[in-house]
Amino acid sequence: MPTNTIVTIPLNFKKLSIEEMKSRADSFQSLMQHRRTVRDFSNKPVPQEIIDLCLQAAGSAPSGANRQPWHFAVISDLKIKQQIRLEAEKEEVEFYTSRAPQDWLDALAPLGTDSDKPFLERAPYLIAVFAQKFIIDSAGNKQKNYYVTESASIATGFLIAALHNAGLATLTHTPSPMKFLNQILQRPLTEKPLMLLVVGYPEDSARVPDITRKSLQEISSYHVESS
Ligand code: IYR
Repeated sequence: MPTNTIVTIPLNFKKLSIEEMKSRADSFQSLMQHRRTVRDFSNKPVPQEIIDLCLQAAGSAPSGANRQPWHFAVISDLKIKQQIRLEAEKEEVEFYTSRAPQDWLDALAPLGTDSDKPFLERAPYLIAVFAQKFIIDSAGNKQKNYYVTESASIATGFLIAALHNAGLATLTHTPSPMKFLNQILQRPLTEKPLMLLVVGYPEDSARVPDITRKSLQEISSYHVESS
């Protein structure tokens, strides 16, 4: 019989009253309803300590076999941001002029996006999220990770929520392909660039498209016992 050798610790779970649960669930949903993807970024600097704390929240995400298969490359260096902008815009020009099918361009039209990405240079931080398909362990062996895209995407969701909670705006940017990020940021090819987050304060004059969110009824179905 296999003996169970896993080491456990107490859960340290804080029980809340129903009233408090409701109140916290409501404040969080209201906070998140006010999050909007921003494209007009100010160049006002943001203390790095805030980014560090938000990254720690991101790193608390669940992951396949607890491999934590993510890496966040934080860029504030103007020269590197300029390089990233140059490479991203090359891909975006391709996308908008030939790669994207008409239905995709039609879907993007209400958002007013185009290949010009000044925010990649202007915003104080870019955070390139990499998903680690493998890691090379200390003995030099290749160790496979599991549910890599799912895990790194959950961590990125945590990060976006943490940054918003801290009073910062984000833009989820996905130039495709993004291989140039490995080269510019000297990340190993065992890591796949997942997305590029643009982080900072919005410009005072920032405006956003007038879009709506789907209702609870549209996004959910409840399968409950009938009384
Ligand atoms: N990566 C391009 C195109 C783009 C695609 C989707 I899907 C968006 O929601 C927004 C943009 C760009 O960043 O412009």
